[in-house]
Amino acid sequence: MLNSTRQATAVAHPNIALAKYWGKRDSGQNEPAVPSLSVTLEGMSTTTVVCFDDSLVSDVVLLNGKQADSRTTTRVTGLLDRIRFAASLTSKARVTSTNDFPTASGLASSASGFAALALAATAAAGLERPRAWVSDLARRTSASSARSVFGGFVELLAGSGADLLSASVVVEASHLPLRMLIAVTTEDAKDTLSSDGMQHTAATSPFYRSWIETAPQVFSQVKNALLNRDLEALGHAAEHSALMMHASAIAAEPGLVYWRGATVDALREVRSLRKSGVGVWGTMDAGPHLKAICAPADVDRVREHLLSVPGVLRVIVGSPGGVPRVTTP
Ligand code: 2P0
Repeated sequence: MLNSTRQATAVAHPNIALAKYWGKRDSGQNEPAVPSLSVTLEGMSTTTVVCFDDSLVSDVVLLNGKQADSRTTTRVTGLLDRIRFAASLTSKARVTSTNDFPTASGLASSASGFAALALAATAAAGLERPRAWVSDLARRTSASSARSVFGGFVELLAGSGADLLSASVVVEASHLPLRMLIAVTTEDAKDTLSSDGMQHTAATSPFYRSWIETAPQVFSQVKNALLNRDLEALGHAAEHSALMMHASAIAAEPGLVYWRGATVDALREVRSLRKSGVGVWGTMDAGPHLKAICAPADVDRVREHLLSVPGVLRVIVGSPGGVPRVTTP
């Protein structure tokens, strides 16, 4: 029998890492090998409805109105199996997830997607669990999604083999008013998923070890700059973290290049603006979009300059915030 406790809706938001996660510990538990720190963004969202339904013979996953590919469905089922085990449930679920921004192109759609799924599935199953439990659950499927279970500035430490590894809030969104401008360079899905990309980097890049050794220092620089409300130091360390991460991936065999020409041109534009005195820094994830970090007062100027770069299709402005919401009927 279906009852009202078997369906829930969650809205979660993407996060962009200021100190990047790239690489896993060798534990098989999807534990990051390095600490990361991100900002969850208002202005873009994933809405996910989970409905456990006894009449289903298998989980059904609809992503932006279309049936999800088998790999995504397998990941969703893996997360749902953990929920079913915790709640002693056997029903399969219908999952309907919609993004209001490009999916699977390095815009952190898996982060908001799996965070929304973990939150909605936990509520739909009637489980009352702390957010740290939900974050740990999400992390087991997609580590960056552990961070989107919280709003504001959020860290996820490297794994240490403990039973529970969840993200946690470093400071609330209001601590440091910054803006993240996302210069969208394609609406297509990216070529290499993050999980595959980081595995390939770990297996073949001579620079991977250096990345793992130095990422914690850059994480500390990012965190200290954030705690000190020092946007300049934060931007500098964030740009460094992104370029170090990409350097390790580019040095893989064959090299993993997530950038397009417009990505590099947009970074050049950011740097030229910075030379002219505007406080703006760039970061890039496992996809071709350039994300520019600046103070709220500089948003119009930075947006105008990013839009002038050939190949930049549009610019989305995100602000720190994005506390997820869960509703049950
Ligand atoms: C980050 N990325 O810190 C980094 C920067 C991409 C580049 O976290 O393998 O898709 O599923 O745990 O969650 C992408 O991470 O990877 C990511 P899995 P996920 O945001």
